[in-house]
Amino acid sequence: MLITSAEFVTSAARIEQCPPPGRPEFAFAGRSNVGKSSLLNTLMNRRRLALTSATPGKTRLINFFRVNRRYLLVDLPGYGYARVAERERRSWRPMVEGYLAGRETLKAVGLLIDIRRDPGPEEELLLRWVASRGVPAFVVATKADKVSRNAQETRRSRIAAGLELDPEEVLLFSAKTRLGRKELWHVLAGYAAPEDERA
Ligand SMILES: Nc1nc2c(ncn2[C@@H]2O[C@H](COP(=O)(O)OP(=O)(O)OP(=O)(O)O)[C@@H](O)[C@H]2O)c(=O)[nH]1
Ligand SMILES: [Mg+2]
Repeated sequence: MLITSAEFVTSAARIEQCPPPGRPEFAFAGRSNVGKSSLLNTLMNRRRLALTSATPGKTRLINFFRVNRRYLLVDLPGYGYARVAERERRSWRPMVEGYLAGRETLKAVGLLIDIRRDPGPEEELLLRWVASRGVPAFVVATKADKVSRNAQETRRSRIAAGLELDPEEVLLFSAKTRLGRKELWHVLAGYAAPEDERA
């Protein structure tokens, strides 16, 4: 997709702090350091609009970005990082659960998983939450550049099997090589309702 504008909107810790719902919205979830903020920057063709870090636990709040005045993209805080303070770890679940439960314009959630990892209980739980809200979810295998082309396919199959999906349902992505960027925009546009597309 041609990006004509991309801007940070706001950070929220609770549903009341989220921007007024309007445009079709897509949220990205996954373990700390999996590459959520990097994926958003790649989607938006911006280097540092979403702040990234080699140290896990960079994104602690729900961050909203507006693209082409048409979509809202949401960077959710990551889970599973042991060194994040206990207080923040306890706040993660109500924050993310509250957001997923209460956001009526949420069209789909992307669950990110590092291509080198197998899905664990956190990923299964997240997919269950999202499904229980009636929101569609899709899976993105991140950092695909870290493994060979052959290994990309074996890893994709493993991740899919772990989540009881078909391999085609797992998108390969790299913020480094931009692999999968076009396909991901295509997936997102498909989830936006036709009436939103026209608006
Ligand atoms: N090689 C490679 N490195 C990546 C890729 N995506 C992200 N990284 C690196 O992984 C680290 C974490 O990336 P972030 O985008 O900050 O991860 P995050 O999921 O937003 O992390 P939290 O905000 O802590 O939850 C950074 O050092 C990135 O440069 C990728 O596709 N390929
Ligand atoms: Mg982040």
